[in-house]
Amino acid sequence: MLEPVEKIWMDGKFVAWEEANIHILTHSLHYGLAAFEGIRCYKGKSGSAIFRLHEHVDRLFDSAHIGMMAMPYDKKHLAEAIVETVRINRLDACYIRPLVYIGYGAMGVHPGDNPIRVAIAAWKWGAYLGDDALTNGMRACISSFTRHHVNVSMTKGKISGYYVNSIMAKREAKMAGYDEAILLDAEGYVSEGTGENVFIVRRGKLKTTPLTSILEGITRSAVIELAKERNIPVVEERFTRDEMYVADEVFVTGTAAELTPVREIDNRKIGNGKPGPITMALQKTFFSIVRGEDPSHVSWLTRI
Ligand code: PPE
Repeated sequence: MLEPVEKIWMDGKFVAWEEANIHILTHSLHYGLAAFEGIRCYKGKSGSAIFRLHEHVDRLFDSAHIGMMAMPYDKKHLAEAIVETVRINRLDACYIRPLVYIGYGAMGVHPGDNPIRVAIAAWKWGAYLGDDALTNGMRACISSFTRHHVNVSMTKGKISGYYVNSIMAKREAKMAGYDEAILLDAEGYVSEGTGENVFIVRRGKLKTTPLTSILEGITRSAVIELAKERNIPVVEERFTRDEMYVADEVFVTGTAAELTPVREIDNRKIGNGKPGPITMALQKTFFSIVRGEDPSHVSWLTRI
C-alpha cells in the first residue's frame, strides 16, 4: 500500500494528496495515451539527491513528443517542479512519478483539443523486487506474452498504455511463483523485463539487448558506462533465452529495480545460483554513486 505524503503537483500547483483527483472522462484513462517517468531520489551522506533528473525529464519530453502531446511547460520548469515535490513533502529518499496525460474534453479515440495535463507525485518506495532479491537474486521466467513489435508500440516513449503488456506478463509470472517475467521480442529474442532492462555476463563480457524495441533505460546506460570504466567489455547485441540459461551471471536494471541479480530463469540456475562477482561489483558501485559516496559521477546527481 502507498503511504500518502502531503502534496502532489498538478498543472502548476500543489494540491493535497487526498484532493489530487481527475474527472472520470479523462481521455488517457480510457485509451491509455499518457507518458510517465519513474525517478529515484536517494539519501546520501551529504543530503538527498535525484539520480539523473535531466535524463528523465528529457525522456518524458521525448515520450510526450512521440505521443503528440504538446508539453505545457518547458524542461527547466518541470525539473524544478520535480525537485520542489520532493522538498515540499520533506522526503529524503523516494520514488518520483511525473505523468503527462490527455484531459477531459472530447471522447472518442481522437483526442481533439483536449488539454494536456501534468502531475508529479512522490512517495517512499523500497526495493522493487524485495530486499532479498537485491542481495540474493530473483527468480524469473520467460513470459508467454511477446514484447512490443516496433511497429505496434514505439518503445522510445514511456507510454502508459504499453504497460498493459507488462501487467499481463507480471501477473502471469507472479501467479506461477516467479518474481518477474522476461519477455521475448516478436522474433523470439530476449527484449526486457516488465519494468527492467536485461544484462548477461558470459566469460567476463557483458551483453545487453540493443535498443530496437526496448525502453532506453537510464539505469541501463549508467551501468554500461560504469562497466566500460572498469574495463569490462560491453556489447549491445540480441541474444536468446538459452544464452541466458548458460550465462555466468544475469541481472536487470531499472529505476525501481535498481540493479537486481537474477539467480534463476525458467527453473534453471544461473551460474552457481548466487549473484555473480561482476553483478555485485556493479551494484556496489551503483549504490555508492547514487548515495554520493563515490564522487566519480556527481554530474548524475541533483541535490535537493
Ligand atoms: N524497461 C521497462 C519496460 C521499464 O518500464 C523500465 C523502467 C526500464 C526498462 C528501465 O528504465 P530506467 O528506469 O530508465 O532504468 N520501469 C519503471 C516503472 C516501474 C513500475 O512498476 O512502475 C521504473 O523502474 O521506474
